[in-house]
Amino acid sequence: MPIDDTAAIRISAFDNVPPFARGLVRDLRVRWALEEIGRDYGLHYLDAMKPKPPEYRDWQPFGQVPAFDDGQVRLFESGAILLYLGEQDERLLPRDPAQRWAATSWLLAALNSVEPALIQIVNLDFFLAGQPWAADAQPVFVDMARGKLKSTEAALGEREWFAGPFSIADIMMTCVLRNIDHTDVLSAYPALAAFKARAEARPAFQRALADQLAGFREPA
Ligand SMILES: N[C@@H](CCC(=O)N[C@@H](CS)C(=O)NCC(=O)O)C(=O)O
Repeated sequence: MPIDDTAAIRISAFDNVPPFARGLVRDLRVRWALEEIGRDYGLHYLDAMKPKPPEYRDWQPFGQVPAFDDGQVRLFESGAILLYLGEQDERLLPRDPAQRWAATSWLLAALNSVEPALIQIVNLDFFLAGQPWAADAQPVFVDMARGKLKSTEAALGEREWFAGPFSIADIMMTCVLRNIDHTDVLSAYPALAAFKARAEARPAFQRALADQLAGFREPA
């Protein structure tokens, strides 16, 4: 059980989010990476529904989660945190330069190319659903997402993982794809859906997810 309040590593997380966000909050990416390498961590909980304490912005300038502190460095941005952990353990980031940079490319592609396209659907379906233009915008956003998913699936081809062995690229891509779990959009990309299912079947993912869900104060 890597949650240990005496651990050197501390990450920030929410203990209260709306039901649709449970299992999707981005501290999951960090918890999963830590589970993969069996490293303990403690939690700094915040309430997503309330203003963040001003001093928290010294740690995470946008008042968001996750932020990370291991006593050596304090950092924020889930991608930066995964790269930092990958630097320390080849089970997260291969040492072979070609694989290492492929994994880095795919981690950034998940964050910068795929996630922005998928997040538009999340924003529309959950935050902007009441807007009079929402129904017209939905197919446009879904089309944009489909373009990115098609390219991502083509690039994955028949490989098991994005960059050789399992890596932080696969953690990031899986978490990004989970953003549209409330839709059936991914089902049109069976190889990508199978990749996601393979990643989610990993015991480390299952433990990280269960721990995030257990950390919410109110049951969904
Ligand atoms: N680019 C950041 C995004 C972090 C982010 O969006 N966190 C969300 C939770 S998943 C958050 O804290 N939302 C509350 C807010 O923006 O105030 C990362 O990947 O770490």
